[in-house]
Amino acid sequence: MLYPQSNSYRQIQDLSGFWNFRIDPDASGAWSAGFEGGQPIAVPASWNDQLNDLRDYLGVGWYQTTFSVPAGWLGQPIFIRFGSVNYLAEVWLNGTQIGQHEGGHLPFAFEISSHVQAEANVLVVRVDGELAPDRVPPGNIPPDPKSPFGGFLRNFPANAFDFFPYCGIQRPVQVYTVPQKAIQDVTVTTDIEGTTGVVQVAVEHSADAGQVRATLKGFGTELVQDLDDSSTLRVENAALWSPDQPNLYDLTLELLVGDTIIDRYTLPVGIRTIQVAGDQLLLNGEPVQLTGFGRHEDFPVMGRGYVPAVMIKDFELMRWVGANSFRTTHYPYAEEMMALADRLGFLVIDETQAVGLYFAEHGLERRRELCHQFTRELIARDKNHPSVIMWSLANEPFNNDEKAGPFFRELYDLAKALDPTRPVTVVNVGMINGPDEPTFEFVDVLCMNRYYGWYSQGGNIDDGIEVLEAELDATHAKFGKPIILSEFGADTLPGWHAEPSEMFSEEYQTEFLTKTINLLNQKSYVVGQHVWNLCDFKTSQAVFRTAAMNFKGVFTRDRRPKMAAHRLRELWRKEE
Ligand code: BDP
Repeated sequence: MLYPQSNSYRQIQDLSGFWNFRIDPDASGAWSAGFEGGQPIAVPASWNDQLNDLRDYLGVGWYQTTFSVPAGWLGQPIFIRFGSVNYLAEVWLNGTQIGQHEGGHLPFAFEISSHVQAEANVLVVRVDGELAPDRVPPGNIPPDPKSPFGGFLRNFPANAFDFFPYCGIQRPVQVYTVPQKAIQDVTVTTDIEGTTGVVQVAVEHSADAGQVRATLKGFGTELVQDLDDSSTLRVENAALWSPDQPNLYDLTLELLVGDTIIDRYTLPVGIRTIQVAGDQLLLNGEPVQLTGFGRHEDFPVMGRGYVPAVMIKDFELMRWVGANSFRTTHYPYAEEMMALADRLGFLVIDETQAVGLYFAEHGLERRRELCHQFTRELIARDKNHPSVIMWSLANEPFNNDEKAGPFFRELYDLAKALDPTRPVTVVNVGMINGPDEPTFEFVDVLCMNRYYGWYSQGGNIDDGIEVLEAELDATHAKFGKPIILSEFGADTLPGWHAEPSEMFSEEYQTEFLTKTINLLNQKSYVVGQHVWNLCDFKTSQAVFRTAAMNFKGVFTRDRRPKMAAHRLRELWRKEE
């Protein structure tokens, strides 16, 4: 799926701004042709923290705006594209339903050419944000009186994951044109042979549209090639892409009829390889060590809304501590963030929104279908980013069920069929299966979330480190695959101090992270260390979540460093 682009063949109009909004608590609204009144609301942004009484409202909300298009657009193919609507979106233009999409965090587009007029187009979007067991991620799972967390310790709202279930139109909405005959999709894969970069380009375009000419430009090279002759571009003395040198070439594709160019699309290309070899992860043939974080798209007032300045800030914070990577915990991040990771040189484990999956029959088939849909959509969206080095199919599924292994084997095979070039993982948590995790048999890299010294061995970091070391060694001995400690951390109240250190103090977090990192540095098979979390973030209310916050950030929610951030900087930052 191509990100919209503006050039002399394609134009974009951004619909960000103040829309009208109405809630529909009993889901009886019939406002597809438009509604009167409503309240102003900002798009993109979550609705929850904008309007006073909607903080915990997860039902149906209707959005409406009007827009015009330049007269010159009419007669061309016109599309509308939503970066993310959480959770279920139904869209009407001038009273006609033009499509619907299930699932937040991934883009979708509908062609609107035959419904759009020059002026006063009425766009209506019905958003259903309800948590349900047959949605992904799931929520409102029937309480289990035998489990304290399903019973008397149940959180509110009752999500099956640890972040606030923000809803609404959370990323940009764009209307855009493409030419009548157009480039529809591009897939780029890269390889390295000696000092030569091998760039494979596959283009999908409208039928009978002539030929495609590719121009690859950068670092003193300019290769021009007709893709009907060969879809492989060979770049002598290639400037490879890596975190230290995020070298990007510009690949421009032109669709030609005879000598006339009828469409053009340009995308950045980073020439790099990523492979698993034994218990190592190799970037451009060399072992690579990931240092970095899990993170959240989370900021006061915006909720999970698109905030470009916060993205830049988070890259700055990560760079400041010496991180070279992150995982898109626990849903695909905005595609603009992935483009920045390409430019700024960050390695990304790209995760779908499959968090909190469980295998009870109720809703299972639907959850399975959604996981397949989201894996397809994620790979289609992000396949061309050099920064993306791994797909994560899920975070912490409740895999202590015999259905879990086959469920993920199928999903793994799907991801590998769609993209044979990248390793695939399923992120696992210790308390569910430990080293008996069924997905460890077939995934390429073992991603382990472990909290020894916090949820168990609480208050006793050294005991936790011992348990962790024993489990890492046993897991490595059993599977011989590279391991990433994909989460470790401790809730920390900023400004709370204790000597000797104790839980929730800045000293405890600092000691916990230091001792864990020192252990990981001794294990050659550990190829990554991702601290949980970059910043404090909002979650549901629960007795174990003070102030409805998860305080495991090494930065506060407003991006100020805790003591541990300074320590990480000493541990991770390379000498300059
Ligand atoms: C991990 C989850 C993460 C939580 C974290 C925690 O993957 O979403 O926020 O625990 O409890 O197990 O802080």
